[in-house]
Order: sequence, then structure tokens, then C-alpha cells
Amino acid sequence: MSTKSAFVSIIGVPNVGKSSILNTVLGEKIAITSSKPQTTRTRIMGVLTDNDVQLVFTDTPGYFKPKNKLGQQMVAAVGESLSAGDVCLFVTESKGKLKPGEEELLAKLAARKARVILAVNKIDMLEDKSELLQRIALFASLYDFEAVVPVSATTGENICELVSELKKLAEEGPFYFPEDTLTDQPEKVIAAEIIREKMLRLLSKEVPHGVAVSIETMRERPS
Ligand SMILES: Nc1nc2c(ncn2[C@@H]2O[C@H](COP(=O)(O)OP(=O)(O)OP(=O)(O)O)[C@@H](O)[C@H]2O)c(=O)[nH]1
Ligand SMILES: [Mg+2]
Repeated sequence: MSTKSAFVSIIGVPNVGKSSILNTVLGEKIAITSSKPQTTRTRIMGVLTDNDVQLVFTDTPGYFKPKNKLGQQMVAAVGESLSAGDVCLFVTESKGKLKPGEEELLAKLAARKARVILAVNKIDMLEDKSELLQRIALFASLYDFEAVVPVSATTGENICELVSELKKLAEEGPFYFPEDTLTDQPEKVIAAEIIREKMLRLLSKEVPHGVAVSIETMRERPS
């Protein structure tokens, strides 16, 4: 069987739903999400293998101007994924103004002549569909996207269409990972991240956003 594959970097400013889209595409929660910007701290890989096509996604921290060391590291992670990925999934929200980080990211992509698919996310929150059309027109005037797909990571609307647009950009080549690979993150890391997610969600007022979790021991419950 001849196979096709593509590396897809998921990029965008913080809080637009990059990690949520990855989880919905994979049908598994591998990346934590929260309403706080800068939830994702590192690059997270997720693999979707469907028949003869393998898409290797990299979820990245939202792009912003770094104010401290942690921020610098997160922005560097975005930069690295830009130079490594051959296809980008640019995620934005379906309404509101263009953010300065979005312009900057599009300029970076243009400089690299990246093949970019635009996912306009959170369409479930739209009251007025004309806002979506304006948003699409605005982005289409800024970049020559391979495709523009309005989606909702929450309801799953149009996620299949998004995946099929991404598959069109896959090129003939080997699978990079065994077909049953879902992520490169060890279970311990996922467990620590899920604890961090619960802290972000439940203790937002008490705990500073820069919280870190490390797992010392982990045991399986006898079933
Ligand atoms: N209503 C609605 N909310 C969404 C949707 N997708 C994501 N969200 C919410 O938006 C918030 C941010 O989602 P994330 O997936 O963490 O966003 P992100 O872009 O990965 O954020 P960073 O990692 O901080 O850059 C969370 O509260 C999600 O539940 C969507 O399609 N509809
Ligand atoms: Mg994220």
C-alpha cells in the first residue's frame, strides 16, 4: 500500500482552541485545555492514522510577546515548530478583532511560504453568522490559505471537513510512527498535565497561573 503523511503544526494566539481541536480530531484528550491563556506550555505531538494517511500534529503554546523566561521558552517552541512543520493549521476565533500576534504569525508563515489551513473555531458561540463571513474575508485578505474551515472543537462541527482538507496536503511518503501511536507523551506527563488542568480550572483565584506539577510515584489501581 502506498502511504501519505504530513507534519502539521497547530499555531495561533493563546486561548483560541488549538489544544481543543487536537483532542477533538484525535477523539482522545492528550492536551489539556482551559479558559486561561497560555495553558499549553510545551510542544505536544498527536498522531492520526486513517487508512493510508498519517497526520502528525504538533500542538504549540499560543503565540504572544514573551515577558519572562517561561514565555521565552514557549515562543521558542512555536518558532521551532514553524521551521520543522511542512503544513500549518492556523487557529483563530470566529469573531472579534485581529490580534497583533496573529498578524505577526501570518508574517512569519508568509516568509516561510508555509502551506496553511485556517480553522475558524468556536462557531458554536456565534449569534450572527455574518460575523463569521467578515472574519473569513479579513483573514483571506491577509494570507493565501490552502483552505478555510469554520469549526467547533466543542461540538465537533466540521472537524471531519478540516481533517479531509489536511489529508489533501499529505504527500506520498512513509508513516513516521506505528499506526496505533497517539502521542509521544509518557503517561506520567499526561497525568501531571491533567492535574495542572484541574488546578487551573478550580483554583484560578488562589494559585498563580505559573503552577507546575511533577509526579513522584504512580501506581495502577488493581482492577
Ligand atoms: N464554545 C467553545 N469553546 C471552545 C471551543 N474550542 C475551545 N474552546 C474553549 O476555549 C478555551 C481555550 O481552549 P484551549 O484548547 O485551551 O486553547 P489553546 O489555543 O490551546 O490555548 P493555549 O494553550 O493557552 O494557547 C477553553 O476554555 C475551551 O473549552 C469551541 O469550539 N467552542
Ligand atoms: Mg493549548
